[in-house]
Amino acid sequence: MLGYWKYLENSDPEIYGLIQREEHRQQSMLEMIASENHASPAVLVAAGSCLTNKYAEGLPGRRYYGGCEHVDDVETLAINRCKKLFGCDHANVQPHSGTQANMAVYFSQLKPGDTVLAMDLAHGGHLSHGFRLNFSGNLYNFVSYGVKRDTETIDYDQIATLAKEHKPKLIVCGASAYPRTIDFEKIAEIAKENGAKVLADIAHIAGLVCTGFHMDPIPCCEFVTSTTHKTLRGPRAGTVMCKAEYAKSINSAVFPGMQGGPLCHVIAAKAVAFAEALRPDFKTYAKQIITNCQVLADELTSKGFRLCSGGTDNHLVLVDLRQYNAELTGAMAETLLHDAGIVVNKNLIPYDTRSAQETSGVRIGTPALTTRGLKEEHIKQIANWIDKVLSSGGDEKIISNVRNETAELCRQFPIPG
Ligand code: DSN
Repeated sequence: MLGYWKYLENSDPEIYGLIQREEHRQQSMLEMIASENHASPAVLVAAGSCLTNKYAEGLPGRRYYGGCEHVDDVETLAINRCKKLFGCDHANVQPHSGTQANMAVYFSQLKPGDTVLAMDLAHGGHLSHGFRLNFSGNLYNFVSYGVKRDTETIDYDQIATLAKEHKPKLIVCGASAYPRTIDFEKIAEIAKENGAKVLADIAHIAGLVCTGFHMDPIPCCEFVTSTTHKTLRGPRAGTVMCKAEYAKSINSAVFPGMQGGPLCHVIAAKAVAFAEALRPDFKTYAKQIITNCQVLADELTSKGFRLCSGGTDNHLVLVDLRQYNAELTGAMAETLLHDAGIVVNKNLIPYDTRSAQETSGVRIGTPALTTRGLKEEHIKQIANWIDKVLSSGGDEKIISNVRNETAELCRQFPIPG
């Protein structure tokens, strides 16, 4: 692969230089965006391979192009590994992203205007769960449920009430900023009582689900979608799983319904990632993500930060900054921490009174740091730095001292590979 890098450097020094700078950024900063991770070199090599040259519309053995013998084998391996990893009846590994995996389920099950129940984006849901500016909110009649004001946990009674009232065809569960376990069984029960099907979008928690550290939606939900790059630590892409009876409709919703040629190089990288996730050390990693996150939650709480829902069961915490400093917005905190070498994202908290550009919260996750090998003692140190930076009032000296310390920790724990 080194030869390829030399080739890029000579033929396009501008892009080469930018990739080098991004690599340096990733190496020298503490990545705490809950949806990001560091894919293995094996995943990166597969994603950067000559498979990008191949057209393979259709499915293995039933393509619309010649020369698919090797990509057929690649995709078959990816499908079989995905099925083994999650224990699902059927998998289609062609969706380019999590949103497209969701789109495949919608296209296979719904007609425009049909009613769907899903978690409000402002309470931790996702754009593709019916946000009005997203295709989902445009095409379908989404009704939102949320979290309770007092506990900030999913209001299952509200789901039951709304399901009874609106009789949705589909209930979507899964979130992008929810720190607690999602009770898929309870939601499936509500759906059954009201004649709805369930889509569990496990994009964030897939790496925890496949290792047994989060409730498994596969037995009780008709459809399960995921991205492959978050806790699962594969390439940037999606996958969709379903019960056997929906296999055909999901396959045709993906192609020709919403995509043309699959990204064979990315499918190869997904296959590599699924194999990595089947290994015993992946379970150790998944467990450590949660341990690290719980330490982060305890440490931040002890420093006066209020955590939405009071803590975490998974890979992220959602910090409400208002108690710590009423003037400090999520946007300000994101910038201050970035300057100190800690990368997080501003995030709305439930019932936030600030805009999505400002926010009253930040979302902080532990998957990428866990991949780097960081353990409890390092997380305690990072919580100290977060406190130091956010109480600094923007003091440049304090921030630059922390920046030196985070860079040193990054040097001690290089990104694997
Ligand atoms: N944008 C992703 C996240 O950060 O959670 C979800 O797609």
